[in-house]
Amino acid sequence: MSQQPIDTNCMTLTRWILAEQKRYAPNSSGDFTQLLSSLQTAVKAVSAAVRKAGISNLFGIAGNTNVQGEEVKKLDVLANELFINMCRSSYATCLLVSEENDNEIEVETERQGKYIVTFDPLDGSSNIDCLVSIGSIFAIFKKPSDDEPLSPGDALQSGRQIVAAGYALYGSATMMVISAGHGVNGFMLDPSIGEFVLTDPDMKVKPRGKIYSINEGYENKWDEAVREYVKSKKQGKPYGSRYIGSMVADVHRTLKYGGIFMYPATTDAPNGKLRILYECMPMAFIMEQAGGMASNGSIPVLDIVPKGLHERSPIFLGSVEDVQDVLNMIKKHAADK
Ligand code: P6P
Repeated sequence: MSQQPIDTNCMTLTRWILAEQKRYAPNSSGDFTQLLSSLQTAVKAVSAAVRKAGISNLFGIAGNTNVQGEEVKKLDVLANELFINMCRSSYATCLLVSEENDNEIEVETERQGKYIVTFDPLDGSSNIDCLVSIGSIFAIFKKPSDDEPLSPGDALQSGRQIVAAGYALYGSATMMVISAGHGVNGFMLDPSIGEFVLTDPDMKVKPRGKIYSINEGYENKWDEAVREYVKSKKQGKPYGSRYIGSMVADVHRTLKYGGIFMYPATTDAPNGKLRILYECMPMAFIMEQAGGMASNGSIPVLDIVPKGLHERSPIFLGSVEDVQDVLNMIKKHAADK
């Protein structure tokens, strides 16, 4: 069987991170580079655990004992510990906000650096046992002041303060999609060399797509504007409907193919379901960097300043023309009120 030739000069995520530092922050401390490298390591370890989950009885949503009778952690607990430990051991972080932790995590003084990381270590984990794609999502902010000690609320920053954001998709392959504010790049994990390799340089989202993505089971709980918008996508030349129920997978498809992903407010959840700091904002940052758009229905998601670590927001993201269409529908209904 012919061996795939090894590209002896392939652009790995590690090389890309170093090139970004040299290009945009030549005199920097290297902390940012170290942090991205540590996050990359966390993703590789989560990917290995997710791939083993079924075989080693590492159940997705309920820890259990594996074939050796050893107590195994729930995957999302394991993923959370990996992200926390990799961030702490990068010596580049001072504060961590995780979907899995009620309170923010202050990094011990001797290991503190200038970055704040918000993350959902394993988003969509309820899909693990049916082998649906799941993901990790993160955003990186700077400590508000280098001279002042950390104070409560330092993580509650506008999305415009994000210095980098990205996600990992544990799907048919493992992929990392990252932006440090200069466009979006996608890297596929090559298990044969254990490196993420640049496969999707300078990712851009189409100005208009042909797919809408929303959980139609909640139709009777949406407001009238969303109901009318979704109905309009089924008329004339209809859009395709795709909904995986795993945000990273739905957003990645929207980035690749165009269209719109929506998780609007419902009568049960007036602020929607998705969390601002570690789901909505990172995905909005990526989408805007790829030439797309992300709104909460009235303002850009990145303009929000959250009041709480786990505050939720409605989100409409994807192709600019598709998002603008739903915003126009919302405005029309607001004017009619
Ligand atoms: P629903 C997964 O549980 C998640 O947090 C996101 O990944 C996903 O977009 C959303 O919830 C799905 O929620 O209410 O449609 O099942």
